[in-house]
Amino acid sequence: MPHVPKSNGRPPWRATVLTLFPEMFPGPLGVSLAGQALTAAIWTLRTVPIRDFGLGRHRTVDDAPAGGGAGMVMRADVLAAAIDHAREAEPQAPLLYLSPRGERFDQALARELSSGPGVLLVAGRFEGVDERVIAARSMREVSIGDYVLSGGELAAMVLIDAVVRQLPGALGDGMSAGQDSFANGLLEAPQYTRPEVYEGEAVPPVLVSGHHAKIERWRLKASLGRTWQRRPELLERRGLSDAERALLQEFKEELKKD
Ligand code: 4FV
Repeated sequence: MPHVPKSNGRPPWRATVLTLFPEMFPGPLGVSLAGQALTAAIWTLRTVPIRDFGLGRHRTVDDAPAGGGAGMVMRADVLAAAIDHAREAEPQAPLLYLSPRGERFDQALARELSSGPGVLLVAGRFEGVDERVIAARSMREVSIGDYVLSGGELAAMVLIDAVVRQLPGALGDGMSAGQDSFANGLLEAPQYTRPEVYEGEAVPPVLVSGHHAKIERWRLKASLGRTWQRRPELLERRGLSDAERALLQEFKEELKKD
């Protein structure tokens, strides 16, 4: 029976995106889990067209960079007008500007944002926005990764998708975002399903043993081992209990034997 998200009477988490391309939304956020949660009013989406605040009959929103250089820069006065308009409906929500210079977006920030009323997201275009509006409107700069996108819209969608999964009722019954990768600061353990033998490789026997304590121990050891192999900095940041340290040591020993 497919999961039907239910808001259970909770007020929706409200996402507002300031963008030059409102037609991009909801886009991928309108299907599957995020789409069902939108339909169930677990969250709502509003776009504010920055072009509506453009200047003159050409509704200009950008201009040449001061000091020369390639590309264009979004005008502070235009973006500030769009922000002030959006703020009228969202006096409390945090205001985030998606930019490669921002603090790195991660599961902890997704969880933090999911516990608030919603977000105001500024999706930039061009080379960026005039620096003065970032301070003038106390924007929090957030990056989804060390690469340059052609616009902030896709980054806004990534952020919203990660937050919506955290919202109560969004995930299927019995499913909790608590099982996600990074939920406990570790990479997820390997997943398996039928067929029990695939190209000669069987599902690890413990996983079909029905012995839940052993399964949980196997998964934690696999998570610790994989995190140690692929993202050791996550282990530094998280720290390990004595039991986890012993389990990781066991993983390393077994690796040597393989
Ligand atoms: C980006 C990122 C990103 C930079 C110039 C939009 C583009 C253009 N946003 N994480 N990486 N933004 O590349 O969040 O305005």
